[in-house]
Amino acid sequence: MCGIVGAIAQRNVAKILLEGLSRLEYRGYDSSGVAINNETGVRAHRAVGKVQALRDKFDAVPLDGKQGIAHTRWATHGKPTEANAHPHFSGDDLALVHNGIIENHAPLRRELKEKGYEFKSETDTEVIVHLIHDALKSEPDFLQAVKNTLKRLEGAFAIAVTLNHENERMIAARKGSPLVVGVGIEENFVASDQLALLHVTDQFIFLEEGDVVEVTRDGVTIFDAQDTVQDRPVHVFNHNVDATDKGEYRHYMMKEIYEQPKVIAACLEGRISETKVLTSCFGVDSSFLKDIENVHIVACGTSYHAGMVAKYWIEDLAGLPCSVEVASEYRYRKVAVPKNTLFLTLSQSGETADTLAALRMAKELGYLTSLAICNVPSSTLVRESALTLLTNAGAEIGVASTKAFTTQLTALLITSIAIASEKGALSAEKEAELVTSMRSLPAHIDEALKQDAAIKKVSDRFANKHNALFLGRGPMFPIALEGSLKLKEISYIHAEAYPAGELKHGPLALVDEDMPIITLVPHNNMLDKLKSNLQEVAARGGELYVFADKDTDLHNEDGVIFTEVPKVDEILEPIVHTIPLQLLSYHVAVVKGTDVDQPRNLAKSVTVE
Ligand code: HGA
Repeated sequence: MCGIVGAIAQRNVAKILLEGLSRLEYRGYDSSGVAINNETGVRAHRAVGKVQALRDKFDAVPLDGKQGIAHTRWATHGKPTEANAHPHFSGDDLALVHNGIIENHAPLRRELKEKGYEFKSETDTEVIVHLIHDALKSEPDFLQAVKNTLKRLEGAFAIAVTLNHENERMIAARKGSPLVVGVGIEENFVASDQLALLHVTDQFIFLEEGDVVEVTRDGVTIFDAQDTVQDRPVHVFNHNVDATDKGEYRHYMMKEIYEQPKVIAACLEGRISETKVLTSCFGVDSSFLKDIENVHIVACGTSYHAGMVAKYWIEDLAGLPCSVEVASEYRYRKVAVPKNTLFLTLSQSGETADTLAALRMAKELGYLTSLAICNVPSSTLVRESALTLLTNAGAEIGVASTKAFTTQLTALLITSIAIASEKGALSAEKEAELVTSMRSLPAHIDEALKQDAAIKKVSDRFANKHNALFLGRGPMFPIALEGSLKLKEISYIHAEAYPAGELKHGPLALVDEDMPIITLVPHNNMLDKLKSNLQEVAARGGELYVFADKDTDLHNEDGVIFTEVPKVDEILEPIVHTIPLQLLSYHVAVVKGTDVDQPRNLAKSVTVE
């Protein structure tokens, strides 16, 4: 999604802004731009495509100045063109960058046109900058003019605005899109993500919904939604800067796949003892666990698939009804909430717009409480949820989620066991058994990663494929969905996933020698049924790719390409079986030559609806 960086300093800010944009590249974008202020006026470069194209413009025509704003755009209104790229301008010296969507842009545009404003872009954003310009005619104070304008905007935004003849301050604001202030020494910054500023500061203030901030070289003044000045705490960032470094790997995605044993261990740390889940991981008061009678899980994309696995765990271990829904559906329907229902959200970034909207709606619906499973401690989702369980996966840069997914599953397993245990549905012996299994998870993931070379060989067979079918049963069905999503996202091969039992109810018609069928074979009471499904495929000449442990008695034979997955306790199978699918989609994407870390049209954290 779009990224914002702004800086006001005693030195030239051009390099700081460009480096900030590069650090935001992982989020996905289609164009970028920078506006720099100095004594001669405000000047800008904008470019379609990668930030490198913008750097090239700076190399050809350098801009320098001590104040500036920058943006990576992921188009929502208007094509990805140079004219639509931010910053947008009004008059000679007012520049603005915006993340989000202005829902009432059409009437505002009409009104501004009637007043004589000429629009140079198709974006919704451009109305904001002209509105501020218009407001300045009757309200000469820059800060107040911005505040007055914000009252007229419907929708979601984070903005940063500069006015060249007021070179001593920059104004920024957020409502519905994230924004942080980076605090430096005689220089200050704003950004949509603290990662964008780690090269200049590790001190951050997280803005709240409705905040407007005046940023000068010497300080920041924050006004809350009621226009009251607020003193917000400064947080020191404790990840190291190298989180954004690829190390020995060619792509972030591969680095992140290989980090999984380490980050799963970090996710388990302090959450389990020798024999049980430590319910204190949910906060000082974990008494809510005993009261839960239902669970509603709401999430998007990969996080939704993690939620689908958790439904099997919660219903199986705790015997409680659990429903799972995508946030973009949940937020727009009338939801019936049974008594004592836990509202559980999942989001890697904690800034997913639909999930946040669902949480805000759920708060009005009488849930028992809200729990967020999230990777970013400072995120809006974490701040707005009553309870949090952090996944501790560290910064995930690859757009296609890998370690964030498996740590979400780990956190969901912790949660499922905690609920089951507190509800009295789980004996102490069974809990101890499950916890012992969980402790072996990092080692099993390590073992699964050893199949990397074998999977790389298999991936060559996908070079000319256009479609693929993934099959699984039980909790392996959501893993099949996640495997197909991963393949789609980064290799652009059309892939679908089905519960294996559904095969003969339709998708079997697609099976021929050109259709690879990827099957996840669990080692449980569904094994024999799944073997019958495989026969149905083999009988139609389909090429079968089977991922199973060796005790399943499946192996390489005519029409079957077998990849071994470590034998693990049944509860861990969905997590461990995810690894070979991640490796498969990675290697297929490399074979196909796609942009693995920044697949086309996609964004890392989906901060717009
Ligand atoms: N609506 C604006 C900004 C889009 C955005 O925030 N994407 O993440 C535009 O289309 O330019």
